Amino acid sequence: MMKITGITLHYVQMKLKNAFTNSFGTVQDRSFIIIEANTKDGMTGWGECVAFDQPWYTEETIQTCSHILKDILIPAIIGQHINHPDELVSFFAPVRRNPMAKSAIEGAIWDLYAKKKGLSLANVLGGKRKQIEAGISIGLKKNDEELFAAIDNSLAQGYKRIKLKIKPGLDISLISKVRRRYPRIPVMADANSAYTLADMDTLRELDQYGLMMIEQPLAYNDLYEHALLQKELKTKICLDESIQSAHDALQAIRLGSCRVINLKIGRVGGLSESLKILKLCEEEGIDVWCGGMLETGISRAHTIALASMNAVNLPGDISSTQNYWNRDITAPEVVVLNGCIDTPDKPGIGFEINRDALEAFTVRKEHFHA
Ligand code: OSB
Ligand code: MG
Repeated sequence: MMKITGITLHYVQMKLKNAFTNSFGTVQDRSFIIIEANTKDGMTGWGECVAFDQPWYTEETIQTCSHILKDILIPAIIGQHINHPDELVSFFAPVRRNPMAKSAIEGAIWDLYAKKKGLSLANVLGGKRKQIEAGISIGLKKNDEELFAAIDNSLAQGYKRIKLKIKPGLDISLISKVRRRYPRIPVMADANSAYTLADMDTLRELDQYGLMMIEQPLAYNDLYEHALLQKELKTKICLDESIQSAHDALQAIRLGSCRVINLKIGRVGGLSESLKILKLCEEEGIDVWCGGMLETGISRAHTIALASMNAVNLPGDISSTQNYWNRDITAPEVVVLNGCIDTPDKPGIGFEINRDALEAFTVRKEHFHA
């Protein structure tokens, strides 16, 4: 039993080492809300809100999450006794959607739960892998030299698969060049919903390049048209934005909208919902891997724990600290060695919070107590 006696929201402002460009725009400044949850018996759990400043990816933003956290979710759980993180589902039941806000708190509660048991987060989730396979997501670049340099660098570090962002006008040209230079590497493309069925000719042409999969080619909230498209392609469709719950995943699978799911803890409302999706994928024979949100070590720690589960059967977008940050708020750094990351075995998320770094990036704090 854990009594949640205090919650602190640390609003942090960080800067990615390298600007990250996708079909919608460029991210370099990165805001987060870091959630610190304290219990009566003096333990601390950490969670992270991974929403962006603007609602270009899904509808949530740091601002909407701040509102939902402060005015609704925190009041619902502060002072409560919690036995297991799954119990948050009932506290949050009156709140429609807002998965990233829910996930932020839930992540802190999972960390507390694992720490209380003296076990790693991977362990309490049921993750068995001592190491996970790392993939990397490479944004759109200014020119071919920069793109090839990023790919060469990723291959040198042993990343197990490479994801390239594409958009209309930078699709066939980009993928064909990459394929000419790297005929055999495991590569996939992510469109972040930049196409429609009117682009069928382009999408059919992309089908010729032996991509591992194409991620979210059509609208961010679509399942039906992806099902139509999947029937026309031999390349597997992977859904990202369209899957915001286990129920969405069920519908997508039954409709034939995808053969792969990019599972992001924040996008689906937390680890408990992620476990439901993994179970579903296992039962239905759907490939699944863990995605990323250009996040700090806290959220990546949760994702590494999830990726240590056997049901996750492909390398995800989980890259090294040095791919994102000059200085992170967690220690030690996430290191990719021969394309693999060690699953931490210390209690909870398995990374320490560097309080000095956290303070240095914090622009505002809000504290709530029972
Ligand atoms: O579509 O998976 C995506 C980054 C921000 C928002 C959406 C996406 C991405 C990435 C990079 O592809 C993931 C990462 O390396 O954290
Ligand atoms: Mg994506």
